[in-house]
Amino acid sequence: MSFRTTSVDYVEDVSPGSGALPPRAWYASSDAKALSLNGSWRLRVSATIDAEDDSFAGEGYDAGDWAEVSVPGHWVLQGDGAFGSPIYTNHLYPFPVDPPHVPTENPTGDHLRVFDLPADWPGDGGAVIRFDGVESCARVWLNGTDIGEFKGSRLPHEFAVGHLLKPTGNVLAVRVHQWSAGSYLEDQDQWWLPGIFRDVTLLHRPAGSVGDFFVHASFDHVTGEGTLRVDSDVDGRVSVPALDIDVATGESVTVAVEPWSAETPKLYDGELVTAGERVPLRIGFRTVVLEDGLIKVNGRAILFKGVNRHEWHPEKGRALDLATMREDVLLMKRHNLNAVRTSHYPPHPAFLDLCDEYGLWVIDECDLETHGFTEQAWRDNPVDDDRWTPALLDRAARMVERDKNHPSIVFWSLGNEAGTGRGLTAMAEWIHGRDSSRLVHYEGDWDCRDTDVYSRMYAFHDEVEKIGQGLDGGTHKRRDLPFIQCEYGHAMGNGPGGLADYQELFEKYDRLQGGFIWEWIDHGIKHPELGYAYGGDFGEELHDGNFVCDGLIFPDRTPSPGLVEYKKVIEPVRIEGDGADGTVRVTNKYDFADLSGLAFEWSFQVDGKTVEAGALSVPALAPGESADVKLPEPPADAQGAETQWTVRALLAADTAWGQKDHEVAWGQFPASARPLPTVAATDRPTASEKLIYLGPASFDARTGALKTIGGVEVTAPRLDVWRAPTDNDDGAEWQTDTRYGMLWRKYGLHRMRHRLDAVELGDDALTVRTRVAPAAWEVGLATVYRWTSDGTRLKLTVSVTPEGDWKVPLPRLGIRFGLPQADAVRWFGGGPGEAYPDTRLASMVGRWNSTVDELQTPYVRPQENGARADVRWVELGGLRIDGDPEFWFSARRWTSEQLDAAAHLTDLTPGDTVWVNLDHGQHGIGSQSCGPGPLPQYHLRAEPTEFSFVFSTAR
Ligand code: IPT
Repeated sequence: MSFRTTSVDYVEDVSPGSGALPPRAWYASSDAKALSLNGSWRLRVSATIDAEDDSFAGEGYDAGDWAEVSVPGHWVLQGDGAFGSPIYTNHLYPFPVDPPHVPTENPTGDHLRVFDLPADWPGDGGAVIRFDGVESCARVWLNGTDIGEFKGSRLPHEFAVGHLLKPTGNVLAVRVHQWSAGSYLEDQDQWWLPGIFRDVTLLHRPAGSVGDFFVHASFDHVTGEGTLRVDSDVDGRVSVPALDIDVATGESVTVAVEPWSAETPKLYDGELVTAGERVPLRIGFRTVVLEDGLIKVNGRAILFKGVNRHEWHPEKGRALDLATMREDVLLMKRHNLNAVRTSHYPPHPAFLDLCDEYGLWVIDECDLETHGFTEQAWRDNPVDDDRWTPALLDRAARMVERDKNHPSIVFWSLGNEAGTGRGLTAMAEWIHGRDSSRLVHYEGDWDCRDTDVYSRMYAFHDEVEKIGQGLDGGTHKRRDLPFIQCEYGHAMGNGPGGLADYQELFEKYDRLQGGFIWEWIDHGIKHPELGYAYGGDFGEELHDGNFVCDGLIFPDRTPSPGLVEYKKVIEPVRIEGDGADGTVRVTNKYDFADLSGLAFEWSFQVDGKTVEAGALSVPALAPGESADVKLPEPPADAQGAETQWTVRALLAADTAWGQKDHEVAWGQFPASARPLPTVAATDRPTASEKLIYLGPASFDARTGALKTIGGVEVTAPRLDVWRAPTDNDDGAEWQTDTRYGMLWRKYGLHRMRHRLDAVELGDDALTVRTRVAPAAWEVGLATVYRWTSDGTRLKLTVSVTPEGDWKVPLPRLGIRFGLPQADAVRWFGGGPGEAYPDTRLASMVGRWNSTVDELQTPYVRPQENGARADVRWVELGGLRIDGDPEFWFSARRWTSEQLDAAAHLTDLTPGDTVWVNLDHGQHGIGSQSCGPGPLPQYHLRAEPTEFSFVFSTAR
């Protein structure tokens, strides 16, 4: 018998819900009691919204046989699949598009929690229950009373419950539906993960306690004064001891202050005191304006060096703990980032506290995306349908009211990829009216009707340059607006390439105020068999594969080479040198900070080895200033060696986010050039029946294939042009640049045939002539291997002459050979991490050590990785190889073909051979998985080429 059956109409109702209190500022009280209701809850999942009645919400219900889950959490990530599975789609709705209807199959999680009030819970006053995030729709009962229902997954909802509380045995029942009308507004590109995924808290509300309040703290850069006014629903006083401020709420006060910026995040501790409550304040004074067509903070134009951050944890999904949030902020600060777009919803509020504290500019984005409507030319788009406008305004208000007291937030974003429409205009108008101290962002409206910035995503370099020059046209309004790329540099798999080229444009044109890389973290889900799972790994009927793994950090938060590259691209100090005249030019590229926080160091390398180092005294340059600084006399006795200077900028002292000596920026420049390896061709090849001998090497007499060098047996080197296509090589099908990953397969570059034309024994060389070409096509590469030796060393010169009409660049061009064993690797060249032609800024020339296993970059979907750039020589497996010229080096325990075939890292198993690639060229990486391919200057064209390697046994 059911205790009471509530209507289920609310699930498909476009309204935001009923029963919740009006939105207000989110804060942690100093003295009002709070009781966390996080922890273990009872859960029952049903297949439909009404498979079970709601009698569980009544007092005395026995849920003893229900499962136990953690709140915050997503039920599909708990119980080993017993409660259903995650679904990943990019923009396609995983249900029929028939708004506001959702499928009958609508997983519904009934959650139960019984709690007692702590003994010291005050008997007077009221109380509210706050839900910080529930996906996607919930109905709530306390002690059998229905207190309301709500939608808006990543937004807080509070309910007044004081009149319902009992000292012991309170029953909180929450029925959560995976799908609701709200799901149409939450089509962000991510996993669909139902559940109560943020905190649930009971808050005591004493009589006379604070309701809502708004801290207005501006900064006048001309006078150096800040003006503070705290508006509060409930009158009280505001104090800031460090500034001698003690004023009534609603009263303005102006005093000299240190301003807040992302680089100098000065916060003043204050307090708001009403009759019934004390609330701590952390006040940052700053003024954000649009002036002269630029976004200015405290009078200065700023440059965003940002990233898009989804909330992600490989085991907990979007239920993040504070330590994880802090780790994100620290990693960002340590990699020179200065901005975050909270794509595509307001984050857990604690994350914004961290942004205030450590210093990051924030674009706070509303929980709104209707991207799937693009498939029907935006017909029926909720953002252009008045029936939905109350839900949109509710979402805007819940974001702004919750987050308005964070100095780090400089933009409110209406949402992402929702087309255009009246609802968005209504949101923008409401936000502008409520908070004139910040700007409004929205990307989807290129006419900029509702926004204060012209924002785009994945615009190609040439278009960005045009926009920088103001040659892009557009509406009258747009022409006066600054430009940002709210998404660019798609960090899926290996890449993104071309970041340095974007940064050059951002720094060249004032109108371009920077951008935000897509995105921060790979949303891989930890999986017992697959390592990290991505779309399709849970048997989804509709999914977008590994498009969900496109972050600058791996799922376990290890920085990927993309983050290391970005750190270098956006470094706040430019260090350029001239080895010939012994000076280094240092430029301060911060917007606010001078260089007094940094210590500079020079070092001098001979053949990559640091022989001397010392402190370099650099003036505390103001933002934008440069100075030429004299380097010391170069150490003598480096004749015949390659020498270079390295100058580094380090933290001079511990900061909140980094330790003394943390490297912020660096520059390298040559002092004397590298002498190329020479081998006199003095040895003459000799042949026996089966073998040819030349210097330290033996070859197969019939094929001319190298067999041994010294005592080392090798699988003979052959020309190699194939690489396991990266996500950026494959490209996304909607991209306009040619998708070479596909064409490479079409033209058979993954199955080249090697025809032997001649084995010639000369006086001073063994020459092997071949033609390397794909089946089915007339193109080919005439390839000649010429071997010479001085008796101890063996030189291979490879000449490649393309034949036919090559319509595609080559993935790589070099040789591949096999070694029976190799583990430790030493090299002189670029490192320590991987680099490709358009991702090589962070590659530092020096002496590096690694192992074959550590050379691999663990992209969640395996693909080409691990090349080291500018390698002069490398030692592994008992061999030393010197390059003429420098080369790209990679080594792995599987072939490129095996790498190509793998779908997860767990598909890769080491074989008996270590495969070594020595490449003369690599094709660029680009960002075509969602953006431009490699720029033309990074294409590896098929053209006549010659390159050499000198083999010797390692010393
Ligand atoms: C863009 C989305 O805003 C973002 O959420 C993500 O999906 C990204 O692409 C790709 O990973 S939209 C795209 C159609 C440009």
